[in-house]
Amino acid sequence: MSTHDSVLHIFLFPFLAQGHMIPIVDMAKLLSSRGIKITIVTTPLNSISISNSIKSSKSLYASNIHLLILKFPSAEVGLPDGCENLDFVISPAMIPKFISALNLLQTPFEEAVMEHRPHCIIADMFFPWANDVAAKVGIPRLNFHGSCFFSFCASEFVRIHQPYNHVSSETEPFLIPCLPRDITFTKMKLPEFVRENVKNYLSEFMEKALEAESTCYGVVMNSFYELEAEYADCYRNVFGRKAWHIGPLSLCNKETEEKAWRGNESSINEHECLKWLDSKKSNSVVYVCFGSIANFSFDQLKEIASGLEACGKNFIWVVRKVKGEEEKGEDEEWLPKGFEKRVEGKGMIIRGWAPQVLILEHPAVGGFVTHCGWNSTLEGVVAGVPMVTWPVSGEQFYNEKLVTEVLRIGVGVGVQKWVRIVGDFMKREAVEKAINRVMEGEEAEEMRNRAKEFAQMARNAIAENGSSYSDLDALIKELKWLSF
Ligand SMILES: *[C@@H]1O[C@H](CO)[C@@H](O)[C@H](O)[C@H]1NC(C)=O
Ligand SMILES: *[C@@H]1O[C@H](CO)[C@@H](O)[C@H](O)[C@H]1NC(C)=O
Ligand SMILES: *[C@@H]1O[C@H](CO)[C@@H](O)[C@H](O)[C@H]1NC(C)=O
Ligand SMILES: CC(=O)N[C@H]1CO[C@H](CO)[C@@H](O)[C@@H]1O
Repeated sequence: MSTHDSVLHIFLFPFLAQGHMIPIVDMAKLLSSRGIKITIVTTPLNSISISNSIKSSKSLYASNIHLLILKFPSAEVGLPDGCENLDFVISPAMIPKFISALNLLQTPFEEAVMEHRPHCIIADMFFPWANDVAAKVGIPRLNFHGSCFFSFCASEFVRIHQPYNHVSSETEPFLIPCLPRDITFTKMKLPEFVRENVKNYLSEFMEKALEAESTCYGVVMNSFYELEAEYADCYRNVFGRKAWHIGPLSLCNKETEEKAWRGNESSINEHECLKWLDSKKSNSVVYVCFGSIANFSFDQLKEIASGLEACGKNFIWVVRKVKGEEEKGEDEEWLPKGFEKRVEGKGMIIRGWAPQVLILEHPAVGGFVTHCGWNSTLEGVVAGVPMVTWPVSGEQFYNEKLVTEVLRIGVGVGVQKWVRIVGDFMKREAVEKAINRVMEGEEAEEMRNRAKEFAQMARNAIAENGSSYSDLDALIKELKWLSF
C-alpha cells in the first residue's frame, strides 16, 4: 500500500442515477464520520448535485469527502452531450449506448485507482468490472446494489430455479423457492426480458452484474438487521457471501437543510411546504411520489388525480416535470378540469424534486403512496408511515412483498404487471380504495403501530452499539486488517 499512515481511504463509485447517488452520498457522510477518507468518483454533471449535497452537510467531516471527476464518454457512444445520468435516458434506443458509456469508464477509473491507491472500492453493482480493477491493485471490491436482503434473495431464487416455467399463465401464482416464509409471485411481475426469456444487452448486463456480485469481496447493504433478519441470514448462509448492513443511510442527515437538499435542489421551498403541513392535523396527509424514473401517461395522472380527490384526504403529490407543460399553469391537460381549484387548501402538487425525507417525517403525514424503490421504501420505514405500494419496474415488486406481507405495514394498490417507466395502468377506484385503507380504520391503525415500531428499531440500529453501528465497526476493522 502506498499510504504510510493508518487512515483508511475508500473510493465510492455510485451508479449514474439519482436514486443510486443519494444513498452513496449518505454513505460517504457516515464513513467519513468514522474517520475514513472518502473519494466519490463520478462524472461532471452528476458531480454538481453530489457536491451540493455534501456542501449542505454541516457535518464536521465533510472536508474528508473528496470528489474525483471522470469525463463521461457521451460523444464516443453517440449520446447527446450531458446525458450522463439514467434519469436523462428517455428513449429505449439510448439504453444500450448508456451501457456502453458505463463500460468505457473502466479505463479512466482504473487510472484513477492506480494514481490514488485507495484501500477499498465500494462500487455499484452495475460496474461489474470494478472487481477486475480492484484485483489488479490487490484491494477488496465491495458491492453496493441499492436494494435489500429480501429482494436480493427472492430475485436470485427466482432466477436460479425459474419457477415461472412451471405455471400455465402469466397470472398464475408460484411460490418463490427456498425463501424463508411462503411468498407467492407471478410471471407478470418479472422484468420483461426474464418473462420472455429474451437474451439481449439488458439480460447480459444483468448477468454480468450478478456474476460480479458473487465473486466480489462482499456487499454493503442499506438496510438494518431487525428489519429483515431472516433474509440477512439467508443471504449470508445460503449464498455464502459476506455482507454488512449499515443503514438506514438516510438517518445520517440530521439538519433540516441537508435533508431538504438530498439528491437535488428541491423544486419547492421546504419552509413553505412544512408550514403547509404544520396547518394540517396529524396523520391527515397522504404523500404521493413515484421516484425519479417513472414517467406515467397523462391518462394515468388523471386517474391518480381523481382517486386523490375522491378519497377526500389532504395530499402532497410529486409529479415529474412534464416537458413543455410546466408553464401552462391551471390548464395542464394531465389534470382533470378544475382539479386544482377544487382541491385548493387540501392538496399540494410539487412539480419536480421534493424534500421527501422532511415531508415523510412530518407528523401530519399519515400515509405514503410509493413506487417501492428501495431508497423510498426505507425512507417510509424510517418515517413510520403505512404505505400504498405501487411498484413499476426494477426489483420493486419484491420490495412490495416485503412491505405488505413480511413487515405488514402497507397495502398494494393492485399493480399486476412490470412495465418499464410507464408502469401498469391503475384506475381511480383502486387508488381511492388503497389510500383509504392506509389512512383510516382499524387495519390502518395496526399498520401504523407496526410501522412506528420499525421506525424506532431503525433509530436504535444506527445508534452507538446498535446493529448497523456495530456492523460498520466490524467492516472498518476488517478493512484495516486487510490494509495495514
Ligand atoms: C414522459 O413521457 C412522455 C410521453 O408519454 C414524453 O413525451 C416525455 O418526454 C417523457 N418525459 C420525460 C421527462 O422523460
Ligand atoms: C437537478 O436540478 C436542476 C435544477 O432544477 C436540474 O437542472 C437538473 O437536471 C437536476 N439534476 C438531476 C440529476 O436530476
Ligand atoms: C457500547 O459498548 C461498549 C463496549 O461494550 C460500552 O463500553 C459502551 O458504554 C456502549 N455504549 C452505549 C451507548 O451503550
Ligand atoms: C430512485 C428513487 O427511489 N429515488 C428516490 C430517492 O429519495 C429521494 C428523496 O430523498 C426521492 O425523491 C427519490 O425519488
